[in-house]
Amino acid sequence: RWKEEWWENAVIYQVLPWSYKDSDGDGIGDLQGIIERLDYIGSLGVDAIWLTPIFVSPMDDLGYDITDHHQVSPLFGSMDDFKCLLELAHKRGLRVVLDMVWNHTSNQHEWFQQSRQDRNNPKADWYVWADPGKNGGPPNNWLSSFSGDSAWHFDEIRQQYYLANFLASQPDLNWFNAEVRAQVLNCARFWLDLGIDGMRLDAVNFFCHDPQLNDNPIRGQNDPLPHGIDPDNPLAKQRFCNSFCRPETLDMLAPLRRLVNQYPGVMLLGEVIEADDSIRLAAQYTAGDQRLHLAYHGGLLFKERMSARRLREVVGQALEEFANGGACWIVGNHDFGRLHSQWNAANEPYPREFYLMMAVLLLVLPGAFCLWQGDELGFNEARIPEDISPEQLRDPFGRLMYPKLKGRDGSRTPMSWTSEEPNAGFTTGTPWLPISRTHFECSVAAQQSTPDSLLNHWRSLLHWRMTQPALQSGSARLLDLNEHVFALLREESEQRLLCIFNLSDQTVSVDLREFGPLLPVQGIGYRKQLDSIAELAPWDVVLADMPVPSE
Ligand code: TEU
Repeated sequence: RWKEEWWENAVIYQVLPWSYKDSDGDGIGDLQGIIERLDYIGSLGVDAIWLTPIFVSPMDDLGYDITDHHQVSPLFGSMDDFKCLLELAHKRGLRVVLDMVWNHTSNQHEWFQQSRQDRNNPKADWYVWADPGKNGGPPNNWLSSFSGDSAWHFDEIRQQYYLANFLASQPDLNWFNAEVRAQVLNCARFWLDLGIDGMRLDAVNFFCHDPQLNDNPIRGQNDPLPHGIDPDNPLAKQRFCNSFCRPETLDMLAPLRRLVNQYPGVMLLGEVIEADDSIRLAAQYTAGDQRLHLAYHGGLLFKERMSARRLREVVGQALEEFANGGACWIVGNHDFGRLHSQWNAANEPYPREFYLMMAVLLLVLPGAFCLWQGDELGFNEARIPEDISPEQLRDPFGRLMYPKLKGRDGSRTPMSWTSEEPNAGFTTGTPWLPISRTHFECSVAAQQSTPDSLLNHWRSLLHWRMTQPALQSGSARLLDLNEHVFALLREESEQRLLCIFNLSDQTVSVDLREFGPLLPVQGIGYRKQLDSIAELAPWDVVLADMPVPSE
C-alpha cells in the first residue's frame, strides 16, 4: 500500500441492513444475514462496510430516529451479533463504519421526554425550544427538509415550539449545550471501544442552528435555483444558512476528532449535502486536522444528462476545494436513488457501455467512494406504482411529499441473491419492500457465472485499483482533449496513469501524441493496443501508462 491512511482513497460499501439479507424470515434483513454474506462483500474488493443505523429505534425513518444509542435494535439482532460481525469482517480485512445520528433523536428518546416536561428540568436545554413568534405561530420561517412545512412543532406539554429539521418525530438536539456534546462523545467512545473503524456522521451540517433564530433568506426570483431541486418544491424558496449549514458546527467537531485520534486507524466521514454548493461546504468539514477525515457531497447528484463539460466542472471544483484530500464521492444511496437511474431526467436510457464506463470513471477519481449496495449489480430504481396509496410507502418523506414526490423506497428495495428463488433469495418471508421484477435477472448468482457481467467488471476494477500506485495516492489533473471527452492524469512517483472517457454517444478521436509513448495498463482488460490518434467508440475508455521520467 502506498497511501498513508486506509480511508484516503477507500471504497466504502454501503449496506442497508433492512435490505441486505434476512436470516430469520421476518422479511427484514439483519446482522446475521450480513454475516452470511461477508464472503461476498470480501470478494468485491472494497475496503470497508458502512452500516446504516442499527440502533434501537421506533423506525419512523429507517432507524435515523434513535431511542438508545448504545443498543442494537432487536429487529437486526443482538450486541453479540454485532461483535461477531465486527470480528468476522476484520478477519477478512474489511473495516466497519457505523452510522451515527447526532443531529436529532427520536421524540420517544427519554432525553426528549424529559426535556419537554417544562422549562427548568435538567434536560430542558438539550433540544431547541422557542416561544411562538410575533403572530403566535412558529418562531421563524425555517422549513423542514422533509415536509417543506415549518421545521417548528408546538409541544402541548411545554407550551413551546421545538425545532425538527427532518420529521416532527426527530427533534433536533441542541449542540450549543455542553451536556449534549458530552453525550455524543460518550456514544462515540462506547462504539470505538468495541473496535469499530469509522463513523459516518449523519446530517453533520445540521448540528448547529443560528442561536438568534434569524429567518432564512428568501431566494429572489432571479437567484439561480440550486442544483437538483425541483422549482415547485417549497424548499427551493429558501437558502438554508440559518437553520443549518452554520459555521459554528465546524469548531464543535474538534473534541470528537481528538477522541478519535486516540484510536489509530479510525475515520470520520461526514454527510454534507447542501443544494447550493455542496462541494465547497463539504470541503470545509475536512479542512485542517481538527475536523473530519472525509466528507461526501452532492457534486454528482445532478439531474441533467451526463456530459464531459459538467463532469469537468464538478471534478475541477473538487480538486480545488479538496486540494488536501478529504473528498468522498457518491452517485446515489438510500436517499438519492440508484446509479442506474442517475443523470437521466429525460428518461432516455443509457446503453450498458455507459455503466461499464462509469464504473471505471468513478474508481479513478481522487478520493474515497461510497458504493451503494445493489449498484454493483446494476439495480435501477424500483418503480413505485402510480396508484400507490401513501400508507403503502415505507419512506416517511415520501408520505409527507405525496403525491408530488413518492420518496426513497425505490432505491431501498432488497438485494437480489438468486434469480430463481422466491424473493430473489433475500427472505423466506414477505419482504418489507417488494422486490423489483428487473432485479431478479441481475442477481448475484446470475452475474457471478457470467464472466463479462457488470458485477465481475466492478470486482476486477476494484482489485485492479488496489494495485495502481497512481490511484492509491497519486495527484490528479484534468486534461482538455476534446469537448466530449473527460480525461484525467493520475500521477505518483512510480506511475503516471492516463484515464480517458468518451462521455458521448458519438465516436470521437483524440490525439495522444503529446503524451509520448504510451503503454496499455496492466491487470485490466482494456485495449491491448494504443494508437497515437485513438478512436473512441461511444462511452469508450482508454487507460494508459505514461513512462515515468527517470531522474
Ligand atoms: O439525510 C440527511 C440529509 O441531509 C438529506 O440528504 C435528506 O436525506 C434529503 O433532504 C431527503 O431527500 C440523513 C439520512 O441519510 C437520511 O436517510 C435521513 O432520513 C435523514 O438524515 C434524517 O436522519
